[in-house]
Amino acid sequence: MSQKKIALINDITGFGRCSVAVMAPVISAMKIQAVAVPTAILSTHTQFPKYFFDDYTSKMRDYIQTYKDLDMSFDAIATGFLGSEEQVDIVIDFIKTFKKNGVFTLVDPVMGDYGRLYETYTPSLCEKMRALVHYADLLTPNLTELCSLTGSDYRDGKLSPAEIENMCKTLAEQGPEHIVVTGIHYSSKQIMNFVYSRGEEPKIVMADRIGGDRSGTGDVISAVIAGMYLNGHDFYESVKKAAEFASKCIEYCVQNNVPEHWGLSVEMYLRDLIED
Ligand code: PXL
Repeated sequence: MSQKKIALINDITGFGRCSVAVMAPVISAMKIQAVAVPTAILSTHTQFPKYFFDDYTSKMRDYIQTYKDLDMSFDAIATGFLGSEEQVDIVIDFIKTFKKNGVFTLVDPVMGDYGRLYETYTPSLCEKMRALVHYADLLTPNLTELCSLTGSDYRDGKLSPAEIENMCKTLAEQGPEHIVVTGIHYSSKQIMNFVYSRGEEPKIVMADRIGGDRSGTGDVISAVIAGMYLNGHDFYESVKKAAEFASKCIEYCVQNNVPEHWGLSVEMYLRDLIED
């Protein structure tokens, strides 16, 4: 059987373990080939006081054209941080070209956190991200992103499971069959992931809350979910594995005083992702 491939449409950041830098090794450990489609190149991620940032939008079409000319195919497409409305258009075109039968798209609508959108997320870019939801099979928003995508009030994160379920239902009607709302601060000790699959009762995946929030955690989680799902596991199992793996890496970081903006030390546990 030939190896599967995932196209990772995301930024390439040298230091800080986010996006492709952390997703590719995770996916490779799961015996899947990771193919980078860069949206930007950074020296470190944007949580550092200084970083080099090279927007790749103007080059993306030519880059992708070679894959079209070569009749390349992918088994899954995963998208992450997108910097402009034009990039969303390029991503939608990519999905329209490469999402053949049996291919799934995971959209991580990286837009903000703690009830606030990132500075780059203008109202028109938010609107555009809503358009991208229609092309997602799997969607991995945090609570801030869920509220933004559904036009709901964040209310300091104090939303009931019924309200979260309703928002997921609204989004699922637009395209995604499976949604996980990640990193909900449930208590001082626990993080809740709310798993919604169309037509099923929602499920909860709890994880211990260890230390503060770490850069790149969402990227690690969506990479594990994409890889597990592509390897034939159901969505809930995929989310469970992702939460367990992230928690283990975070615990290592806390014990070894790895600074929060250095990302997750996935290198220590990649072996946990290998399946026979
Ligand atoms: O992990 C999200 C992310 C992705 N890409 C870049 C970032 C961040 C978060 O800060 O700065 C460049």
